Amino acid sequence: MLRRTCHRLRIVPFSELFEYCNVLTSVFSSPGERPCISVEVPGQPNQRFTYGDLQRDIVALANTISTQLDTAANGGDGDRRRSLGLQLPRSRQLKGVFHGDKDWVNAAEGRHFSHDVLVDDGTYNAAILCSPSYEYVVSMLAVWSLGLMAVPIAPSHHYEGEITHVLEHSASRLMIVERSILQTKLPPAYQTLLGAESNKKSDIAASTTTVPSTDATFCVNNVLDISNWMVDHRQKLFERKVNQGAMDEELQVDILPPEAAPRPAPKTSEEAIAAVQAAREEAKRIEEQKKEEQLFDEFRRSLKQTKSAKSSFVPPLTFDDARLDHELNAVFRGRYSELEQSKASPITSARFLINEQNDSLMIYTSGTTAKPKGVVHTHSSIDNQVDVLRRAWRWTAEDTILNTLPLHHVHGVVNVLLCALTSGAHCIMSPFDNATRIAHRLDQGDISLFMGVPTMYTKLIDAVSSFSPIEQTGWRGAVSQNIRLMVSGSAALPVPVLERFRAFSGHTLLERYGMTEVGMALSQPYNAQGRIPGTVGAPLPGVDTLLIGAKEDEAKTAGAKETAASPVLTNGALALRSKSLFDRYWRNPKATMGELVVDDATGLHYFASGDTVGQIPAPVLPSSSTKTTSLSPSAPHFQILGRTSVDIIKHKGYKLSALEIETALLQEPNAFTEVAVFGFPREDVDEEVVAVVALHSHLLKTLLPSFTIPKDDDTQQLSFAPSAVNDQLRKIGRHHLAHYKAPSRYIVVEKIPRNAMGKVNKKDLKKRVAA
Ligand code: MCA
Ligand code: AMP
Repeated sequence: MLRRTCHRLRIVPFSELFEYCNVLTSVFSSPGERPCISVEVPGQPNQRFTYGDLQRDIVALANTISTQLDTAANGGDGDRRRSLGLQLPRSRQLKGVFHGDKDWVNAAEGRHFSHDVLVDDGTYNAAILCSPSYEYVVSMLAVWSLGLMAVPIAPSHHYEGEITHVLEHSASRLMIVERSILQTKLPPAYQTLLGAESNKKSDIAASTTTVPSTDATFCVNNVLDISNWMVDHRQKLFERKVNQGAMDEELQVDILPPEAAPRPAPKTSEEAIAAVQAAREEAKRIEEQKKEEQLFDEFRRSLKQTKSAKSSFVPPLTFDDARLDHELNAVFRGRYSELEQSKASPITSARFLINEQNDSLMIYTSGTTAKPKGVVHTHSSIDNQVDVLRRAWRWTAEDTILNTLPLHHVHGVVNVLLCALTSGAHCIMSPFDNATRIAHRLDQGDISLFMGVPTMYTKLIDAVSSFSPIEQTGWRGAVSQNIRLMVSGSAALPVPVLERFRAFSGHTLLERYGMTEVGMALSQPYNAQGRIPGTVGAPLPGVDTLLIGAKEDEAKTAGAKETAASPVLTNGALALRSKSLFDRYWRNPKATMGELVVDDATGLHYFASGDTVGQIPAPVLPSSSTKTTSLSPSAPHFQILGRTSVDIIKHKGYKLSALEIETALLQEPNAFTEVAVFGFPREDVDEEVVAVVALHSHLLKTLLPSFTIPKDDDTQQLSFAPSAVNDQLRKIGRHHLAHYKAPSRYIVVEKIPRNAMGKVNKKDLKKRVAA
């Protein structure tokens, strides 16, 4: 027993294995008993998980994935890391074009841009197709723990055209998928790729793990049913607990010296001396055994005391170096031994040690092209995003955030989930399915933080305004007292919405500005007094801004709201530089270079945001509040004046590509002959997705026999289709696009007007709708 105890003392914290990723290090350093993730979905039992649960589950899932990859790998090149589909450690000489400082960028030799060198063949990409859930979190962190890149896919997306684009383009080899999505959304081909572990209790026809990928599943050659895995894993944990319980009982039994067998009385003096000696030895043995037991009891007592201590501290999850062989997967084991070697001498050929410059997360975002682009972030850029926000918005382990955002965009993933996990805070996930339910969830007293898109605040205002006056007063009291910060972003927050929400909640929403490629770049100050409605504040620490084509005169014409208190200084196209910037667009060096802006004066590299902004002077704060704000008090504040391109639509916090929507609509056979999509301003959703369409005669005859198309007239205003027609056309759109991308309003025309060059002038179309 004592040997076992001593053995346990030779422990190595898991956090050491994950030095390249601050999120993992923090998760594995958090006290095991702290609440970490809760999931509250109407109609399902609430779930609550601690950091201890998360730590154990990450390690267990990483073990399963590594076994599956190992089994599925058919690489015979003798390089185990390659055959496992792991990422090579990133060379220090290889950086993203937006990352290098001036000296590095200008260095003639010894530096390479990642987009020029990296092959982007997808071998280490793991697609995660799960709704916001505990399973999602375990999957993402297990993927990171093995050094793979996580590629979250929106569960709300259609398989054809949307999910297929991400799978094909990312060339993901592994897919971690929620059972219901696997069964209802994906073609059966994926089920044949289920790994052995996921298959064990599956009622889906099992197959071998080495089925090669087919065109039907793109490069995916391994599927892990995370729902099934979780059930199986919980069962195993339960069984282990039962066995451990039995072992503990065994240990608790007082170990008494065995009953001495009656000894014959000594007959001679030699026998008498020997008997005395034996008795002395026996007494000594018992004494030593007692001491051992005492020591062991003390050790157990101290463990129990630490567990029940007020701080509820539980030693972080560790592994026992003598049991590496059967408790740890090949990657962790390899990394552990390389770390050990590196302590003795610098390693020359690290095989399992990736670094903070390695790829970690790929988020697909809409650009001005028809297909979304994969934005690759490194561990370092994600860590920087999290670090900056935690400081600016003062996250602590005492925080509890209610997350209602989807987890396939930076807003939900980084600003909410990763900030919470890195702070040791508690994240409650609940879908924004019903604004009244969410409003009531916010007033329970346990939530300290909330972040959402403006549409969510509009919906909350509508919900609370239908409460009785007494309920409204109660809601305001609860929300203003318990929630310390409410943040709005992803789209412009109209000032009337900000004011109405303040009247109902007592909160002046903090507005910030960010992009998938950049993370959060601008933020109003933490101190509410310093926030100017209608602006997004000043650059966050470490963010450097550049205004291209900055002009004073055009600021007003571009729509900047000038007041006596806030004269517009200048406006222009915003370019950004910071450590949070992405590494590259996946498999798209041309697009990566397309967003590069080099400042002639300094030679520094910036990212072209595609947003036009105005600048106004910072407010002068009272000295006490100036001290507490984490942002530079003298930095000018920014107003977002709009996207530079008409082909980007801002809708409910999403950035949508008009071209992607047009391409999808044209895919429906015999429906539309021409399509032009643009965003039309509507306060509650920012921009509504509007499609101007010319219809195919077949559609007219079959679906809309009694509809007469309005006659074209260049001067005439464009009118929305009657609701019955609109509903029919909307159905077609929704058949090809996720519900939030599908146009909500249609305008039917005989022919879409074009200029002499044959181009559609969308700005003109928009004006004719407004007229
Ligand atoms: C929804 N609908 C459905 C379904 N779900 N219809 C059929 N089947 C379904 N499963 C309907 C809705 O009722 C709605 O109808 C329409 O489809 C559009 O759906 P949705 O846009 O989801 O609207 P909603 O259900 O009203 O939800 C509003 C929402 C949501 C909660 C605000 O849009 C949302 O979660 N937005 C957040 C986006 C986000 O995270 N953005 C960050 C990316 P109808 O139209 O008739 O009402 S930007 C980013 O990350 C950068 C870095 C940044 O700065 O943050
Ligand atoms: P995405 O590329 O999907 O990450 O969306 C980023 C875009 O969202 C930015 O380029 C802006 O156009 C927009 N955006 C984010 N935050 C704000 C904000 N507070 N106000 C206006 N637009 C915003």
